[in-house]
Amino acid sequence: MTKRPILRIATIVLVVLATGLATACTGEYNPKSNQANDIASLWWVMLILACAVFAVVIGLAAWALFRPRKGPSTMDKPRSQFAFLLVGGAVIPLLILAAVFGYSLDVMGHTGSDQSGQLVVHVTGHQWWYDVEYPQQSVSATNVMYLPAHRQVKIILNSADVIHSFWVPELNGKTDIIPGVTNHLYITDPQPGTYIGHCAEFCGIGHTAMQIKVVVESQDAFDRWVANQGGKSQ
Ligand SMILES: [Cu+2]
Repeated sequence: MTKRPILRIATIVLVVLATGLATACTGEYNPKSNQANDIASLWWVMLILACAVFAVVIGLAAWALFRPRKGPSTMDKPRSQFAFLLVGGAVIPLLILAAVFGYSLDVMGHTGSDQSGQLVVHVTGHQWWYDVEYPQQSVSATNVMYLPAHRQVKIILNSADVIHSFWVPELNGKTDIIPGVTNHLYITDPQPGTYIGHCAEFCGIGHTAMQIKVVVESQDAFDRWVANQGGKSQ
């Protein structure tokens, strides 16, 4: 075996790993609420596990390709091969998948529940815009949502026509907006900032332009916005 094929394979593996890391580092995922933090932690654990599995598989493939072949090895025995396949192909993957499944269920259980003093916002999806209403303050907005920082917000989602989706990656996971169904999600302890949400369910010709801007600001600034709209502060 010459050195060239090894160098070529090593270069390919390095480029693939570097591309994956660069994609992860420049992604827009930047959690700014409790729920988004939980989802981001799960995502990082899954990425690290996936990288570890990838490294082990590539390492085993490299070992199988380049190991010196001086006579029969213990791996050439059928019983050794069966044990290796059983443990490496079934037992270890099952353990990893069960652990990730359990952690995912745990994160799904942290989605939030009703709290006294939470802000309630009704969002109705239309082709191709979001109607945002604040029943407690008697104000409304279009394609923009103002929220007070560090409180809990309950967003109630309905559709006026077809299936849409509400997804602000920095604040929570994606939730579909389905005609005839009322979905809801919670955003707990949002951090100040401006975040862009996208409709994540193809809903017609204007789908790609269907966005919502979420502005999280101080309670005082939120109260001023409500007052400027002619609403009542809580
Ligand atoms: Cu859409």
